[in-house]
Amino acid sequence: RFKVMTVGDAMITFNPSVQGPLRFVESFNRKVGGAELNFAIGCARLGLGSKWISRLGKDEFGRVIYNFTRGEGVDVSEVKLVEGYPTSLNFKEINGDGSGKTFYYRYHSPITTMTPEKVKDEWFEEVDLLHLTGVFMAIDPNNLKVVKKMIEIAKDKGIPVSFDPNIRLKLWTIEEARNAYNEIFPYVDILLTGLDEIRLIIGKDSAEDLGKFADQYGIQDLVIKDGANGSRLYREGNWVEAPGFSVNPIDTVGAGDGFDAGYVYGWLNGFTPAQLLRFANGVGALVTTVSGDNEGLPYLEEVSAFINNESIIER
Ligand code: KDG
Repeated sequence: RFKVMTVGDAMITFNPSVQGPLRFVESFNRKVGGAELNFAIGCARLGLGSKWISRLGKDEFGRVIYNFTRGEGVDVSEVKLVEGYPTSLNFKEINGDGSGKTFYYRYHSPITTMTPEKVKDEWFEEVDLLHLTGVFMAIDPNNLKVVKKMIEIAKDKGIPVSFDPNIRLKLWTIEEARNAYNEIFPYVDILLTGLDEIRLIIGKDSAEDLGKFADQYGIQDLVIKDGANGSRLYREGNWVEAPGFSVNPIDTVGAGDGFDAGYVYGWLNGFTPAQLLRFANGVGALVTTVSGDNEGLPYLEEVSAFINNESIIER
């Protein structure tokens, strides 16, 4: 079975018990979130080997995240609980259409204790793909060095790199984000980005400009995610697109991470471009139908049934 590896922060996520402005929400459901963690869980549910590198606080919330992640079958052998850095928190506000806002309590996150010296060659054993995202890079300027070290080892070993910019303008400015991304784009094989994000990053969004951008950096697959509208792939000079699925979204956070997991699953398993987009769209859509950043991530048979419009016997 193929194995993926990723690195990133995680937080206790408080999902509101009611929709609307956060100041009127009095009770929350305690959940777990974090872009790279969602990706790792998504991959594990689809049946990939999945390793998540992280640091959590040595506190009750750190233990919640650790146990939850381990319970999902993710390899947590390189997740450490560190003293003196409380586990971060994220309070969510959710609107009627499932969209929302996040309010971070994310200062001196435990992941800021990661350094490039801690990156080990052994982590990459049996790894078939390295997935990175901009959230990890945004948390601490030093994390770019960690990312670069990981890319260096991956390239050395011939391991492909997928990257999701996952812009979080609450964590850094667009200029800071652009500068960091530009340093790593030349090493990215698969770029998975939202349409809004790529507009912010390169200031353009025509098919021609996007194609030029991918060619300039040698990006093999440029994948543009456009939520409910579907997605597009630019590969070897050609564009392929797939419409989104119509669902009733109740919480859209984590859909992009689910899409990434679906894409990587299909990519490793040799799906055609059309199959890749349809499968990834299906995973992303299903994520939005469940409350929480990762609870809606489907198992393989659930995506298959959903995208093929087959019913699963429930009772
Ligand atoms: O992509 C979803 C994540 O962003 C979410 O689970 C937590 O907001 C979050 C973050 O910044 O990691």
